[in-house]
Amino acid sequence: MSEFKGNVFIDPKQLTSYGDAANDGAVQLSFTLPIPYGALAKEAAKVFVRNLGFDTLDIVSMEDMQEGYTFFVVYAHTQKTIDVSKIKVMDVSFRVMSREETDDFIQKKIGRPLVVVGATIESDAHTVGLDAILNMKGYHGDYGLERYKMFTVHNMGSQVLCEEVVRKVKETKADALLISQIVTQKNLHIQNLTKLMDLLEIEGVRKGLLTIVGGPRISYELAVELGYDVGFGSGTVPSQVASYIATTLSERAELT
Ligand code: B12
Repeated sequence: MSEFKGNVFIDPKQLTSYGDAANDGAVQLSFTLPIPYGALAKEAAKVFVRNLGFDTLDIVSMEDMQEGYTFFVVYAHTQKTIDVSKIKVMDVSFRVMSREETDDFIQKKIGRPLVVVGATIESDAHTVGLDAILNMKGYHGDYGLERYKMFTVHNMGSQVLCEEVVRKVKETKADALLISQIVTQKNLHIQNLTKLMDLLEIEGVRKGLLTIVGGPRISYELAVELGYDVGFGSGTVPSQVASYIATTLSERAELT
């Protein structure tokens, strides 16, 4: 499946990054070294990038981060390539519908509004990602679930304890649970998501509930590994989530 892009030959079995020209292996790196700003820090950054396996490097930005740290942006080139045909991915496939289509679809296939509970759990205080999906205003010109006629949304906000989430799921008889996890330091998100999943199971509400996780470091694989139905990462827009919920719950309704 080799192909020409413009007049340049791209080999998927030996694919590399694109910078100034096709197949040049150009990469932009940014990192911080715990060395005070100065000549030593600059040289150390070059050695570090070469040790990572890059060549022909160019330090394009170097900033004093104070307290003995220096931040770098470096352009470099790699000789490494990848064979795309050997890469396997897990992903969900569903058709992304417009808001009107999704509302009609839910009306026809399920016949009642779907109840959605959303929260950012435990110590995580980041609300912007969850609000992007749920709030009326939405994200990237794509209206949030509150704007849909066929979703009843309960946005619990951030720093919500798992116990409270489970209580809300029961109280509202939720169809779908939308959890946001942004902070991943020390794998905090894994601990939090595991705690929530355990509680959902112990309290007998996991079965029949569509469980969705989102965040910049959340993948479909990770979500499934932790027992959730699906994971959405960076750049997700509400219509994708709405379409996924509508499609999956209608398929489940047909099976029962
Ligand atoms: C704004 C911000 C804050 C604000 C949050 C305000 C608020 N009300 O949300 C404040 C100042 C409070 C904050 C605090 C902290 N922050 Co902060 N913060 C950010 C920042 C700059 C932007 C996050 C954001 O709003 N992104 C915009 C949204 C739209 O993107 P998103 O979250 O990725 O959401 C999208 C997808 O991921 C997905 N999605 C997200 N959630 C969900 C949920 C569902 C159900 C679905 C379907 C999809 C979905 O859809 C969204 C739309 O596409 C990021 C850096 C960055 N540039 O990302 C750091 C960042 C997230 N913060 C970070 C850190 C470390 C912290 C602090 C720990 C700092 C500190 N030492 O105090 C504290 C933590 C406080 C706490 N207890 O959680 C780190 C996290 C590192 C990590 N991997 O763990 C980041 C990455 C900064 C960094 N580079 O270090 N932060």
